[in-house]
Amino acid sequence: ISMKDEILRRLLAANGEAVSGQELADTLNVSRTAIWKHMQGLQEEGYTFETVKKKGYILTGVPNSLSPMQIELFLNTERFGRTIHHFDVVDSTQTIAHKLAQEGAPDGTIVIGEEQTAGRGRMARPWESAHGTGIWMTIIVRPDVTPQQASSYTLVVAVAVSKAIKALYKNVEPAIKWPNDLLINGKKCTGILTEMQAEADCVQALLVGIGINANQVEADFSPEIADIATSLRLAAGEEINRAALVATILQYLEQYTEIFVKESFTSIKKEWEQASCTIGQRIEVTTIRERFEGVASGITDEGVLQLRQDDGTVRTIYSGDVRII
Ligand code: BTX
Repeated sequence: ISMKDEILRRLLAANGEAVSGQELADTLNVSRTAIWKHMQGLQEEGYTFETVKKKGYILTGVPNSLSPMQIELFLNTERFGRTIHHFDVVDSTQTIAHKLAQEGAPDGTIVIGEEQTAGRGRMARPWESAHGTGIWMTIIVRPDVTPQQASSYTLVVAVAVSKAIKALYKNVEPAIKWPNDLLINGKKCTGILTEMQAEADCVQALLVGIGINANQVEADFSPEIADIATSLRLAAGEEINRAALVATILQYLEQYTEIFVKESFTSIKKEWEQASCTIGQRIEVTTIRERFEGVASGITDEGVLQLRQDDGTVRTIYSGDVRII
């Protein structure tokens, strides 16, 4: 932990009380000037202070930033988010996470970018990731499951993220659209992209990409997605503290991953169904090869979608895009 972070830690711990510069200098064994320089550095990062004569510094504001320090403030997990790689601009957090996972990054490592220049969805579709507005994060998860079992993990992530959002914003009720979207009032606020590094019967790592529109206002979305996208801020009517949201997601994800590994997806299926807006609806499914229409009748214990067509036949859909009609 750097000197600057240690100073910040003490200012935060003081909880609105003044922290004396002299005391900081004495206990950290540096000069008053050094302390002052670090305070300047913090100010440049967006922290604000009040200086009280003879008493010291009072922290009055923290930046809405996803720096490791900000996330750790809210973090309540054992492994998830305990190693954080935070960048200002990246091409895609998935690309970086793939590399880190190959180099042996521990379970729960996260990669966060304030901005992505080549954020991607499924099938190389672009994912809009403007600077400082959203959560663009990849979590490296190393669950003890087979590649086949891992195929339902995206649904586990959807449940965990939706729980986190509901816990923080009581008036926001995201709905899960199979397989990987969270919608609010029919518009997309979150996309999930799960990629895998695996051997024949053993998962090395899952690269769980989560993209959440947090603080965008309508004008922030490009014309391509303006009609289909929304943000948590638009739904909740308040500024979103992204660091708190990241920490809460990690907490639920750690918890649900444990259930998933110990008991399988079956134990989470009911919660998925309750949060889903897909089941029971008439939908159109587009797969790589075909297009089907029918009623989404349910999902299997493996998270596979079942579609009842008008002639009564039931199709199982492993991957595809769903449109509610
Ligand atoms: P998807 O293939 O289901 O959805 C992609 C589609 O969503 C796009 O074709 C576009 O229509 C729409 N879209 C693009 N950007 C946004 C946005 N910001 N909000 C709403 N809709 C949008 C979904 O793929 C999975 C996305 C995962 C993104 C994360 S971010 C962190 C990680 N890094 C990375 O490159 N991808 C993941």
